[in-house]
Amino acid sequence: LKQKPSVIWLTGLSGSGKSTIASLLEKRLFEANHTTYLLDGDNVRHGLCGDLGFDDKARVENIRRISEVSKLFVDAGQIVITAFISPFKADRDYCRSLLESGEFAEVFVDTPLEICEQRDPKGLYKKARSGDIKNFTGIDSAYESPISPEIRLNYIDETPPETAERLYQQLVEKGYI
Ligand code: GGZ
Repeated sequence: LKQKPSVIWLTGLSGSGKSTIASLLEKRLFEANHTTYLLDGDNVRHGLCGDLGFDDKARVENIRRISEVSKLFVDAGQIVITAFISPFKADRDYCRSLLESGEFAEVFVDTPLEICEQRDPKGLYKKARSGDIKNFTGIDSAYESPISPEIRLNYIDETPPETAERLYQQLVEKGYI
């Protein structure tokens, strides 16, 4: 098996499209004969991070654990794709610091808040606006936008498969894949 292990770190608001793009990217990498591991809320927040909520301290710990696990998977030779809001720059930089340069690509899924809120697939923004959910990212909890991400995706008129293909091509061009 010949592949460069790496972490493809997607960051963005709830509803920005991270999970959808991440699973399409995983499929694309699989088609190109890569082996991958996708970390997202579904397989992390119920188990490894099942004890954590959404206040700032819990989010810091969530991302710390995900970073350490990502590093272990890179040691095991995998291409790791992560899809977490990861709102704080320092925590994203922590994961970067665990890896060699060229092993970490920060991908900003830069969908504006207004569009995420219009989509509101799980009705969470509505609940956050009405106060039923506290500490919701973009409403009453901070999101620190990446300043110079390796890749920025802000193609809101594209379909998710088109955006995932664009991401794949950019990762190849920049030498991550
Ligand atoms: C943000 C929340 C919250 C609060 C529950 N704030 O759109 P989703 O539902 O499926 O994805 C969101 C997910 C965020 O978890 P992460 O582990 O990615 O967050 S972080 O990186 O900040 O630790 C959302 C849901 O959990 N969710 N409450 N208060 N998102």
